[in-house]
Amino acid sequence: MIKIEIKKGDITVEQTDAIVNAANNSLLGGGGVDGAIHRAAGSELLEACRKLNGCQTGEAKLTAGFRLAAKYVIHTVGPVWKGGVEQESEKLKSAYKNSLKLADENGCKSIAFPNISTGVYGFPKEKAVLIVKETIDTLLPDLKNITQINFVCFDEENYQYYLKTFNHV
Ligand code: AR6
Repeated sequence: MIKIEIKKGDITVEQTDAIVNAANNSLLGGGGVDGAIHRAAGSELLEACRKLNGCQTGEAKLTAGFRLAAKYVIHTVGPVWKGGVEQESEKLKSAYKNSLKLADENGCKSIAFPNISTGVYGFPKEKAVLIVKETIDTLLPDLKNITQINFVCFDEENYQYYLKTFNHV
């Protein structure tokens, strides 16, 4: 049985085994949730990221969590929204799928996701959450270790969409 929790707040304080970072292709830091995670984890996180040689959109890479409560950070790169003509939905699906698989393969029992691509990258929030729900539902039967998935929403709009989509209201 997998527990899904919808939360409002800052992902950097999550106590899950892994937290997911909405990074960019360089993996060398940025603003938004990426900036917050790097600040909270400390400079060792950037050192670890330098060794990863970046990350393709839709792929995921793992580092330690350093000063975070989380043991691991899973760095993934969501698509930049281009109006829907560049397979953004497929790429967003891959980002969630590959992050979840990587955490599961590394023995994580719990993982926390931010709302990937819905900030600076401009992916429509309501469309994104439907893709997230569908992706998670499809993958649940394949998970060996994960028993808890937290979706940590920073803005009220995403939080309301998540509550509605995951039937928590
Ligand atoms: N905890 C949880 N969610 C957060 C936090 C936080 N501390 N801070 C912001 N969010 P964004 P993207 C939410 O822009 O759209 C970076 O510069 C925010 O409300 O962080 O995937 C990277 O380096 C939004 O819903 O990521 C890339 O260049 C969500 O996180 C680029 O931004 C994602 O917003 C990636 O853009």
